[in-house]
This record gives sequence, C-alpha cells and structure tokens, in this order.
Amino acid sequence: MKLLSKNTGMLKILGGLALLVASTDGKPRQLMKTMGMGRRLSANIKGAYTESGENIENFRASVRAVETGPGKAKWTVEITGGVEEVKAACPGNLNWHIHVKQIGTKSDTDPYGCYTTGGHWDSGFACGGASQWATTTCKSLEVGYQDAGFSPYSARCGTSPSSSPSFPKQDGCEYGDLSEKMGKIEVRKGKQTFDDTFIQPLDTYTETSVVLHCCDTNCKWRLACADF
Ligand SMILES: [Cu+2]
Repeated sequence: MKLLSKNTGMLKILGGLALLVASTDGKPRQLMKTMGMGRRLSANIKGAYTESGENIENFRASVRAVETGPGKAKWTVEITGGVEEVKAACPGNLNWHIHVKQIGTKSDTDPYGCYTTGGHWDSGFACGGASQWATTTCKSLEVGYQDAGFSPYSARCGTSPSSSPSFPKQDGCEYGDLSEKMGKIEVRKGKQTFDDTFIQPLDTYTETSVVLHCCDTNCKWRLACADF
C-alpha cells in the first residue's frame, strides 16, 4: 500500500512536469527574450576585395552574436578561408562594425557591395568619424570625430572611469563600432570571441550588415561584408 502510494505520487509529479512542459511550450524562449537573453545575429562573409583591386574569392568568415543579458552579447568571429591572401593584403588586424544598411547594388569596383551599406549604427549619437549621422545630426551636436575644439570621439568612447568587470568601458562608443568597443579581428584561422557590454537588443540589427575593414594604412578600406 505504501509502495503504491509512493508510485502514485511519482506519477503525479511526472504528470505535472509533462503538463508544465506542454503548457509553457514557446514561453521559455519568450521569457528569455524578455530578460534580454538568447536573441541571435549571424552573418556569413564570402569573399573579400582589397584596396589594390584583388578579389579574394575564397575568403570565408562568420560573425555571430548571442545576447547574454540586458545590453550584453557575446560575439564569435570565425575565419575559415583566405587567411594568407588577406594577410598579404592587410598586414594589420581588421576593424569591424555594424553598418546601418544591408548590401545593395554591387559593381566592378565594389563586387561585394560593401560600400552600399552606409555608416556605422549609431542610434546613441556617439558620433565617430563614420557614424550614420556624421554629416547630419552629429554636426548640429557640435561633437567632432577628433575635433579637440568640441568633444572628440576618443574622449567619449570607452573612457568611462568605471572599471567594473560588468561595465568595462564600452559606453560612449557607437553601438556599431565593434572594434573600438571590443578590439580588432586578427587575421587567422579559427574562432575569436568578444564580450559586448554596450549593445541594444540584438533584434534591433536584423536589417543591418557587418563590414570588415583592412587596417593597413587608414582602416577605411571595406574589405568584406555580409548582411545579418
Ligand atoms: Cu565599418
């Protein structure tokens, strides 16, 4: 009798668990999103185009992000092809940004359309040199890129006095300025991870793109790109 009641109790627990799983179908993901976790972004880069006009068709890289908490994400960049060719063209590491537009019309001199993606995502008006608002609103705010007379970007981006591990000096940067926030991408095979502590909910960026810049001389050359 005792055994029977024990089994019945166990059955009730199992039944309850089954009911709980069934009734919350789809909701855990929703709950995670509400808590600022689990949203994802990914872009697959195929091909690169160098400043000297060389098309590195075998360059392959993926750029992924997953939200890890409110305003936080972990980025993973993995380069899987074309490393030696890109290294030869770009001896330095690569800058990388979220650009505001997806890839548009491609051309002979822009075979991957990286120059059609607009400026950096900057909904917080941090106003770096390639901010989406660099020639419009940033001008009226009188915050120059490196204009010492006003408020240079270098004095705003990542200069918070806080040194808390959960707040490691990324505030004041453009949300899309991934390299200035977290560091440049090394040109090597394999995965590199970056911790972002200054980012909007990742579904903000579903209509944007990621652009990699060759940082040999001026970091402006748009080497490769892909839509998120
Ligand atoms: Cu860029």
